[in-house]
Amino acid sequence: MAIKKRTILVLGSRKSSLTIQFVENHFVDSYYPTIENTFNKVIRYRGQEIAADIIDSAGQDEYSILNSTHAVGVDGYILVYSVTSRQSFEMLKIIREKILTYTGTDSVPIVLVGNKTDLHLQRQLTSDEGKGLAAQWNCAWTEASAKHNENITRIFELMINEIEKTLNPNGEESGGCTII
Ligand SMILES: Nc1nc2c(ncn2[C@@H]2O[C@H](COP(=O)(O)OP(=O)(O)OP(=O)(O)O)[C@@H](O)[C@H]2O)c(=O)[nH]1
Ligand SMILES: [Mg+2]
Repeated sequence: MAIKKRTILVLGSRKSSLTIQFVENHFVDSYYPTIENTFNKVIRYRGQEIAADIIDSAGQDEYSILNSTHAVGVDGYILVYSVTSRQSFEMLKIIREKILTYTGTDSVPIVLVGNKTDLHLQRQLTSDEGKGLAAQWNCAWTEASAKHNENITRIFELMINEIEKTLNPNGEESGGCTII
């Protein structure tokens, strides 16, 4: 069976720490602004192997999507905010609008991620606020900590799930039957 290839674009705040924790299993504590990096990783999903190209974009603002030379051909978007920054959460609303304008669709596969859950005392956003926005967007949501490697694998599994759901709306791939 041919291996599937999927392209994932990571946008928002605290992207690199999260991406590097997933791909290389370590936490980068210091901050280095990214130009743009693409990582390759094989993700196991329902017994299949999916070759993921994960594009770690540059910048925290609404221009990051437009700066990405790879924005065409993206299958799914991971939108990251920090639970310690309401501003980073609000910025994602603008970023999502830009994506929809850019792709000319009214919905794209998205995983909304609240990172930095290890910083309990600095929280500015509740889990319910994150969940609420995801419900409005009809997308997946999770909180995570790149520092503690909590829920990092889950983010990418949710992403593949969202992408496959969009590409195979009837779920033929999972071997389920369709009732007409
Ligand atoms: N406490 C804590 N700090 C984190 C976590 N994830 C990232 N950071 C901190 O955030 C900073 C790194 O941010 P990056 O992931 O490089 O941010 P970025 O979105 O890639 O930034 P640009 O490349 O400039 O767009 C570092 O100082 C990390 O220590 C986390 O889960 N917990
Ligand atoms: Mg970065």
